[in-house]
Amino acid sequence: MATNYEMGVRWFKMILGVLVFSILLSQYSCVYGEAPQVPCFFIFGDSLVDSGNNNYLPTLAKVNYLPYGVDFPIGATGRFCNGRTSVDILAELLGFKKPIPPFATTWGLVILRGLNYASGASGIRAESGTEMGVNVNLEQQLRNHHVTVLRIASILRHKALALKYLNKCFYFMGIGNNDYINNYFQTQYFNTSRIYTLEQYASVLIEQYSQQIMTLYRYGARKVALVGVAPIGNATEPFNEKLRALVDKLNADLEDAQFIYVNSSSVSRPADFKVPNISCCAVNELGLCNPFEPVCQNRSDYALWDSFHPTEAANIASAGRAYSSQDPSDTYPMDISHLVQLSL
Ligand SMILES: *[C@@H]1O[C@H](CO)[C@@H](O)[C@H](O)[C@H]1NC(C)=O
Ligand SMILES: *[C@@H]1O[C@H](CO)[C@@H](O)[C@H](O)[C@H]1NC(C)=O
Ligand SMILES: *[C@@H]1O[C@H](CO)[C@@H](O)[C@H](O)[C@H]1NC(C)=O
Ligand SMILES: *[C@@H]1O[C@H](CO)[C@@H](O)[C@H](O)[C@H]1NC(C)=O
Ligand SMILES: CC(=O)N[C@H]1CO[C@H](CO)[C@@H](O)[C@@H]1O
Repeated sequence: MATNYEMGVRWFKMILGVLVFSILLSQYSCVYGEAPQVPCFFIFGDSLVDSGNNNYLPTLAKVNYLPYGVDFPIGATGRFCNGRTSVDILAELLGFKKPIPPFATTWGLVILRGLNYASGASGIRAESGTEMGVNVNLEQQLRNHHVTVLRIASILRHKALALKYLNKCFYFMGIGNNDYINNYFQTQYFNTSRIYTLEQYASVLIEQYSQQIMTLYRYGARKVALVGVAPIGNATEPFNEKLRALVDKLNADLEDAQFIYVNSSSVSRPADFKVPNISCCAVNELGLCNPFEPVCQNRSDYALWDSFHPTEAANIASAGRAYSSQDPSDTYPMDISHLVQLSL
């Protein structure tokens, strides 16, 4: 039997949890005017959206040196870009005052605003990108998110409240590029291309990905954008077609959630730039910028920063289209601005 004192403590914790929760909700409602459209934003993905998670890992896939960050307010952070990545731009469009911080170096109450788990060279498959060293693959990114879910439950002192809170967040998942460029097409390190045709490989990837997405759903995600893979000839089109079909299936199966597909080849339009296919920096054999070498003068004329990663200017354009689509092929079945407004 619980004593009156224990009961009292329990009630106190409960009320404290509800209070913290109400304050958090009111912060993003109209009370404070310019609050973000969602209370929190969680990011899963690869180098396109990594914000510094690889900095302390033994890997060649890290860029915490200039000229990376040359146009970022605090310089080199580990972002694979001269400036802001597409998720930095999205955070701004959603009304966040600061970028979503990396999981690797973030503690405390700030995790309530969301975290970035993305890791350069990572993929859906655990082995993808490992020829460059250690990365945080999607499976591990989800384990890291589970740690966050438990931390949030402990901050709010109530598991159900934490889940209710996590239901309101926006989730961004952009992964799969390295399952091609740092796996299937690295035939000296990996044998996937000898085992699977491109069509079969796309099915195998989507099967594993759909289970990982279900894990995210079980951790409370209800508004999720799934970003397709960048075009490599037409090799990745089967993956993207299946990902779009998966969005339909998830939306049919999970009535309390909404998933959207963001078409990378539609939202990124290098042809709109004066210099569409030459990188702005001088690159090494891995296609990453050489440390401390000069870069192109007018970065907003270039679509490509290094061999693989877009410039900030290109990220502004593509994130803008993912948020507010300009063409029916950009997003499916709705864009991010509509997704975050849904009351599910
Ligand atoms: C593929 O490679 C892995 C590890 O490199 C090896 O364990 C496996 O036997 C190989 N599979 C085939 C079919 O060659
Ligand atoms: C993505 O958009 C392009 C047009 O930009 C289109 O050709 C392609 O079919 C789209 N892919 C999917 C999976 O919707
Ligand atoms: C860039 O595109 C132009 C026109 O399509 C082409 O002639 C040129 O070879 C390309 N350059 C590189 C580096 O791919
Ligand atoms: C840089 O490029 C942009 C876009 O093409 C152009 O508007 C701007 O005038 C250029 N700035 C300089 C200094 O050349
Ligand atoms: C996966 C896929 O559809 N690949 C095709 C890409 O296009 C070339 C020719 O343009 C075909 O040979 C591939 O089968």
